[in-house]
Amino acid sequence: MVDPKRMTVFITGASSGFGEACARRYATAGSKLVLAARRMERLDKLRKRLSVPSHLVKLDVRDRTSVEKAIAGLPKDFSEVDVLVNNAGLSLGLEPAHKTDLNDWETMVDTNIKGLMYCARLILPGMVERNRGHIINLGSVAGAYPYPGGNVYGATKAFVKQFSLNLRADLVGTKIRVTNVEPGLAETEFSLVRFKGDAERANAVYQGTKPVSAEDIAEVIFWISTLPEHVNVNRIEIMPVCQSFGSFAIDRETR
Ligand code: NDP
Ligand code: 8X3
Repeated sequence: MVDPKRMTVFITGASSGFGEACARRYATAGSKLVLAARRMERLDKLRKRLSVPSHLVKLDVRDRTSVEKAIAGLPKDFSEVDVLVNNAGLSLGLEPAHKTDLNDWETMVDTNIKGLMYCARLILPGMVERNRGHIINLGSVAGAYPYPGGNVYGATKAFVKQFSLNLRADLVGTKIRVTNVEPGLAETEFSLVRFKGDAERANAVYQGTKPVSAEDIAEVIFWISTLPEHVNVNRIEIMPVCQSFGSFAIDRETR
């Protein structure tokens, strides 16, 4: 198994949800951490609860220059990234395509596609040089299965899935691993963000269910990255037991 004590783990979106849970999981195992997000006060609080060396980066992943500076400016002790948890992302809205705000679509593309792509592209050369590393992208079941209102969000996650597989294709002959982690219903701040602060609507998503927790996903991510180094999990899909698949929609009025 790969020793987590020897790992430097770079986590984007570490201020909440999966990213924060990953920070806590890797810290328990003794990894060094680079924690990135826009909300520094959250990262500060998190760092105080962790017992491992952590470097904080105020980062908006949509800003390519900031990502370049953050990665180029990593202190020497944190500069050899072994695991990138490429997690920062969001969904905005659940309206049908013709009613959505085009700005929301752009924000999702800029964050979930371009931000994720910048982080991967800028961290990869060091990994290839060291012939060691693991990129763990946060996809979603929404990237594989369509649902009403999933329009651009699901499409960004379909990008993440194919991008992850294509990275593996490019990296053949190296020891770099790439995994697309594809969660389903998971309770984090995801729905609060999707519904723009409407807590009632966000809570209703999880009401009466036992969703996957951020800790469940962090455990899966930790496991994937500590498997023996010849093992690559290409894609992994995780749903709570209470979630499953529905039938195709058929409208009997439309002809
Ligand atoms: P949260 O809203 O709890 O966390 C999202 C994180 O992303 C926050 O730390 C936020 O930090 C960060 N983030 C958002 N935009 C930016 C940005 N422009 N620059 C830097 N950081 C940003 O949601 P989750 O933990 O659930 O989401 C994490 C990932 O998992 C996302 O990619 C999401 O699409 C995916 N996912 C979530 C599922 C779910 O049901 N919860 C299921 C499947 C996938 P800050 O605001 O401080 O910048
Ligand atoms: C988040 C899961 O089903 O809300 O990616 O799109 S879902």
